[in-house]
Amino acid sequence: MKLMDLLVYNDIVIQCHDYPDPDTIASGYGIYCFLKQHGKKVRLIYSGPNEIRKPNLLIMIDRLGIPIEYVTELKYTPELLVTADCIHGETNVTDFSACVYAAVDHHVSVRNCSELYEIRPEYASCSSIIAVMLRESGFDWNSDEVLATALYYGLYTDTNSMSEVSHPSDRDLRDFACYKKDLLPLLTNSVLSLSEIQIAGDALNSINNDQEHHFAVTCAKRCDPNILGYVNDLILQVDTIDVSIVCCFISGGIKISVRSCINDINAMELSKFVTDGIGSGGGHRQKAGGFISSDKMPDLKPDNIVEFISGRVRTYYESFDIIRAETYTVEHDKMKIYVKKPQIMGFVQSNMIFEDDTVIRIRSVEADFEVCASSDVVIMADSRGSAYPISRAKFDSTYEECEGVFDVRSDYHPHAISTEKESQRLIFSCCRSRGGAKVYARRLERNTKLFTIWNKRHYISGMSGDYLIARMDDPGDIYIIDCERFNEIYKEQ
Ligand SMILES: [Mn+2]
Repeated sequence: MKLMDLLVYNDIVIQCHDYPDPDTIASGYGIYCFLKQHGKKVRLIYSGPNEIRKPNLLIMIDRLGIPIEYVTELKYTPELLVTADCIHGETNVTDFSACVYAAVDHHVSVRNCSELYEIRPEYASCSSIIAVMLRESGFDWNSDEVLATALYYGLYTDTNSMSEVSHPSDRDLRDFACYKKDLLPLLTNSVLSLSEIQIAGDALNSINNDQEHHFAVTCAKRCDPNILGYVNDLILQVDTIDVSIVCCFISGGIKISVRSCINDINAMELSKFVTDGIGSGGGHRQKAGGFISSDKMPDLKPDNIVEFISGRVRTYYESFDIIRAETYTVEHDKMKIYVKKPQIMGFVQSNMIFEDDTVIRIRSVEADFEVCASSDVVIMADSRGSAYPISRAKFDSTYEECEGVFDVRSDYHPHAISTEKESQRLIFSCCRSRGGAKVYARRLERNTKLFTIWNKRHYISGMSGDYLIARMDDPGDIYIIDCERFNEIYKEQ
């Protein structure tokens, strides 16, 4: 769905979820600004049993002048009802009738069925989706300081103070928003009430500690989700706990916060594993967050959630092997020889983006990395939108340039960002790899974590069905790629 698609309607209501949080308010307000600019009759509302009382939300609404109304009934049927950060029909949003429904949300849903629904679970906040959609509709949200502040704060509170951002569009909102710098401390320092501090205390008092694997899980009573990160950071400091998950019930489901302080467990991966099929998770190696939809798990209650999560974490611990490239030897009996097929890739020389010696941050689906622009550094891209740097010498020995602009099929096109925060969409030319290189490979039978010779601290993950590959000319250089990509790149000798 594009925001433009909503312009065929005139009488529009935008609804935030019940028990609103900054993300739903900011997202609703973003859509409100867009529709208002196009001269629509539009209202921004929320409902539910209670009116907003939390101090940070009251400050946000008051200081930013957000025209949100609390309603318990809609006295008429609008042409269009747009739900922000939620979907009509779910348990966390009061049911109002409308002729047509639209939604923008970042939670996994079973109701993802309408052309007017825009659901992107890989985004950490709905505000990040709105920022992208507004820009795509030609609406410059960032020149409106009030809206920029709202969206930034929406992302901030949905990611435990930015510690769990994952998608590159989340990173863009974090890095580029021109928000009111003086308002943020006020908002972030009025989050906790006295009763919430006590909830934090209760959660600390009821930790379930798995002694075998050294992880902990606890559930806090219904509270501001930002408490979770705070409680979690404290739990992780216990000497016998390496990995910790804190959860609480929020509007529409269960929010989880995940922390790891050991190299063998990646918090983002664990969060994705725990929420697999029932929600979504994202973040970083040490800090991550996630959401479990109550639609998918209606039986989860405060008294069995800790058991459920602990069970999934235990399964996670028991479901993978670890391979360390340093001590690995090629298993000749299990591996076959494959030959690399010629590949079309994208490339751009780094000093063609910004001038020589500029430090450039390259942002792509996976992660950001920095290079110093020079004729010796080439940025490569594959068709899935991953980007990585190689030296010009390596490029010349592996690839030859060919005609045409390289097509990236990804929901986020790689960008280059200069130190002055100037962002540029990268345009890649095509090149062809020469192919012919030989490798040993085998299909993984179990999930595997691989510490390569290049990085002994951070592993790369393979799922069962992916391929483990060792270069024939350098058998210590092993890596993992997924099954689909493997078949694209290699053929059996
Ligand atoms: Mn949200």
